[in-house]
Amino acid sequence: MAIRPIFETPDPVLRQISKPVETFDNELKTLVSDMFETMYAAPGIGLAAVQVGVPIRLLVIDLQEPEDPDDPESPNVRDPRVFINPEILWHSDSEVPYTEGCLSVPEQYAEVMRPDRIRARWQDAEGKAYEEEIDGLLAVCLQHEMDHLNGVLFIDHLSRLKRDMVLKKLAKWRKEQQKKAA
Ligand code: K2U
Ligand code: ZN
Repeated sequence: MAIRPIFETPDPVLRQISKPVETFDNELKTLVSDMFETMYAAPGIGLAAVQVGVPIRLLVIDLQEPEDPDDPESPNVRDPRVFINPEILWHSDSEVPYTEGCLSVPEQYAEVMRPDRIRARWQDAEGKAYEEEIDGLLAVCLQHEMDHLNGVLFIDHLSRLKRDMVLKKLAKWRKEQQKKAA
């Protein structure tokens, strides 16, 4: 298991179109394991393989709140889910807003509208196929991660004005981080 570096905007790695997974081998399973370790350490509730520099159609999600280190009673419940070669077969016309963030656009958040219900098909790490209707936070997160597989970031869904504001705040935040590190 290893925590891998997460690429951040504007790295061109994030703009690649990820390629379908064709071989379900131990190397893939190691990558899946590293992605979960990297996501939990971030922390985040989703991560696409391209965010750690591997442009294949693989993403992981775990919506469970991580344990609270300050609360020994907090449950350390995990619900790890692997989505390989995911497709959206159908989506509702109705949309819902959600304040999204992204590990590749650190510490920036903005409201994004997405279909509130989708029908998705995917494979697990053994290549077994699934097809389910999904709603709620899982639908939001899966659509966010599937955007990554197509080289799309959540800020691409914002108006130019809002996107420029987010990128300006990101630049300011990075400068402050550099000063703290100096
Ligand atoms: O793709 C990523 O960088 C992972 C995101 C997944 C995500 C984005 C938007 C909405 C839900 C999930 C990270 O987990 S960002 C951290 C986060 C966690 C919960 C809610 C919003 C953002
Ligand atoms: Zn993201």
